[in-house]
Amino acid sequence: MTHLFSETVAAQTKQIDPAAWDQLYIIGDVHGCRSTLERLLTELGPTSEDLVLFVGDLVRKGPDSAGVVDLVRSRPNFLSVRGNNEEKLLRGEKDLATLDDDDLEYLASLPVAITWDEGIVIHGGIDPSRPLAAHSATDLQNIAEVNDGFWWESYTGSRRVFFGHKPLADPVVGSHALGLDTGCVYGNVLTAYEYAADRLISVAPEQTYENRAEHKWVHPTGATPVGDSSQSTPAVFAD
Ligand SMILES: [Mn+2]
Repeated sequence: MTHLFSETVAAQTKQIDPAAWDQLYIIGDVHGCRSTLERLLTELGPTSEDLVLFVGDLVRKGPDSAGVVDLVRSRPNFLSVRGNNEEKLLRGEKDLATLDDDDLEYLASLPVAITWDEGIVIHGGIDPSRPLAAHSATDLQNIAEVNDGFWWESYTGSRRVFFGHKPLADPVVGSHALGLDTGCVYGNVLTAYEYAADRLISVAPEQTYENRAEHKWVHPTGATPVGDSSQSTPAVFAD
């Protein structure tokens, strides 16, 4: 059996089996927006038999990072990968007074990638010009642009990659990659993907916690569309 990742990265990955759960949900960057996350969870209604994964960046920028960490950590069936914003705290590059040592220890324990036979959850991206095994944890947490475009525009790997990191005006919906960071902390929406139903569900935040210039939003083009084009427009619950 060939190894997907380098040994260092492999030691920080978690393998799951979607078939072992009733439903699998994957949620985009939350960035401390706990009340928005709660409203999204109300829409999804996950039970303890469902698995809820996060693409990382649970923390920073928004109003309640500690609350988001508490919520995710308190559910045995909730699991996030470690994003670049968790990493900034762990490296001491950024500081959040509301997080204590236990919180940081929990963030440090999160995997860099969650994998199953057909899928990978990472925070950032994969450079299609390199084998997966040539990527460091930092690469997987940070890659967005490669060569002349975004990585998901040229990635054709057999495993579908579920990712965040790059605030998107709309989700990236491709058969090889699905981008879920719809920038809820910047006043857009928080998005989840319901795996079995191949469906996107979004909720709008109560307010914008950080401003983001219009030119910095990515308006996805070029991802290989899925068969049913109606899937690219998520249902948005405004209240
Ligand atoms: Mn982010």
